[in-house]
Amino acid sequence: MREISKETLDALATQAIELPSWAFGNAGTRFKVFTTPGTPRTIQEKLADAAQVNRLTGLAPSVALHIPWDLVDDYTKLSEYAQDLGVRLGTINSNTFQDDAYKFGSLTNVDPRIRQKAIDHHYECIDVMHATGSEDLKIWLPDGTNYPGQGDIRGRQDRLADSLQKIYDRLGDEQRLVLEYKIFEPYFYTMDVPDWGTSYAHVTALGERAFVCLDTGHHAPSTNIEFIVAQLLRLGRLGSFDFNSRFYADDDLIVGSADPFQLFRILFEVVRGGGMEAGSPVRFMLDQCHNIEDKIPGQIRSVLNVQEMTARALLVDQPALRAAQDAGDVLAANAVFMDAFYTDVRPALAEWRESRGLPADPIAAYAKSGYAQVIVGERVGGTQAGWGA
Ligand code: AOS
Ligand code: ZN
Ligand code: ZN
Repeated sequence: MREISKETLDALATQAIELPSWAFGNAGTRFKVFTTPGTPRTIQEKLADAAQVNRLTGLAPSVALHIPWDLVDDYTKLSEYAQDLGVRLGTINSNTFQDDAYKFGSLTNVDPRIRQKAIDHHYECIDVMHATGSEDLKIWLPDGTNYPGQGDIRGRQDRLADSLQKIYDRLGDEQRLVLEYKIFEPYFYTMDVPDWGTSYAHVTALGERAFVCLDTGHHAPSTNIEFIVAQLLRLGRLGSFDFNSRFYADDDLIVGSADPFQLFRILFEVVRGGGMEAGSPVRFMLDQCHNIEDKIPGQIRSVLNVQEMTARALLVDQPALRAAQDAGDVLAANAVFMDAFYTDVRPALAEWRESRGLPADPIAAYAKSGYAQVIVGERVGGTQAGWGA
């Protein structure tokens, strides 16, 4: 068993995990959305819930917004509102997947007017970023085709490159574009940004402030995600993570729940590649929905899972690992790696949290706080937020 060093704790103290506003709304599947009393009705209420996660864990200082789900008249005011709650507004997520006009594509559409509509939507997102002080514009492009021959694969790529360039050129000097990839869904024959290589090709063509966003749920089964992490870090283009867990597809379950070892392996490559160091371009975000579990404790559990696996990744004895690797000692190298993974860091992290004025057990502290009862009592009437609104 490895001991947690002061350097490890110092590195952990700098970790920040962005929460998605949509995690606090009701979610479900195409079969059923279960509603929960106390679910936020407005972005202000979502921010209040996110602030609870940060207050109890010290891990989640920012909240990602989704446009138009989190539409307000005055984003400067919203930003001040967030600050009063102890959080700030983070990544702005665009949406070109809920408009009839985009049936055959948005940024890739053959019709220049529809492409311009989609580009204009991103310009609006950039305006929001100026008001909120957000650094990242995240594009998850739903475009694709369902049938062979339906669209010209190459032509769609050319139009995408052109649209992305127009969006990128509108960004301020401090702003970044992160392009998320997804193997399938909502289309099943081709997606226009299906994999990290396509995202990488586009972001490198755009310029230095364009990066790849890696959503852990967006790969084929058995894809070695940590390899992609290592490669993108090596190339200097890993911009952000959308963390979640999957058993089958884009399940959006709590990060670290389905395969904690995979999360450890991913975070080891982040550490190994300098992704935790000051000045690194890598940002952590959750992209999850809570269908049957309570949302606020679900988010608390999620950020703690990331923190615990980061601690284990930081515990890997890198000099010993390198020595064993260089000596071709396969079993010794694997043992060094597994030793860190099998170390239970939870008691040490609980103690450390207390030393920083945080609850040793944030989930128990949340249950005791009575916040859940207060919001159930207060949030009566109106329409509860849901995935898609
Ligand atoms: C979709 O599958 C992607 O993961 C997106 O990042 C995200 O879930 C969507 O934009 C929700 O807003
Ligand atoms: Zn995502
Ligand atoms: Zn997804």
